[in-house]
Amino acid sequence: REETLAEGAVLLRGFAGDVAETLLAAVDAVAAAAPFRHLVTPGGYLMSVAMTNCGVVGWVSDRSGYRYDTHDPTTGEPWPPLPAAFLALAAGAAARAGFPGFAPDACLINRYEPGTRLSLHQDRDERDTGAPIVSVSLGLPATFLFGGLQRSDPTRKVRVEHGDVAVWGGPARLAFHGVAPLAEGSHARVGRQRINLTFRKAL
Ligand code: MD3
Ligand code: FE
Repeated sequence: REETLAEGAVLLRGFAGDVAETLLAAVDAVAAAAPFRHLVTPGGYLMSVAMTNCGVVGWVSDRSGYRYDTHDPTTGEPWPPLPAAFLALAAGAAARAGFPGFAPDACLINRYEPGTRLSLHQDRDERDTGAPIVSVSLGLPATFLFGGLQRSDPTRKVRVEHGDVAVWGGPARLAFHGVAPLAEGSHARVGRQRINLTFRKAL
């Protein structure tokens, strides 16, 4: 159940199925300390995706720009540490996809509700783009859009479900990507939500 989506991009369907409940319990613990919030873009728009982080640093956005920060601007506290189950899953998925030794220092947690979308962007705030990004989908299904190295390149759609893990490295690392508006639905464990974890080596 391993699909190559593009050079460097591998979809591992169901890879996190067995540990999904453990991951979701850890998400709840992280969110209890660092609540989900809607960040403001540098252009002044509120993001429709709600976000939080765990790890040595977390990704934040405000009127002054995007960056990784050691502290949660909402609480003033350091981000909660990466749970051991997160690290194990991310490293295991990366190794399976051909990127052994992946040691993420940041996990951005995105929460979608029906209608929420994430517009086309590149992940380029990380210092070391030699490391892959590992993404874990939980809850409601979604459609990823991914294109090429230029915003104008054509995009492909791939549907991802609860427990699916995708690894984006090598030539796919800087591909433009986004998420189509989430369809209405309800998931047995999380209800009307999709949770996505993205593991990054930011420092
Ligand atoms: C990386 N999140 O948080 S991850 C993000 O489902 C983000 O919440 C999305 O994009 C989410 O920055 C999608 C999956 C993804 C897809 C294509 C990529 C990550 C990618 C292509 C290149 C690099
Ligand atoms: Fe992204």
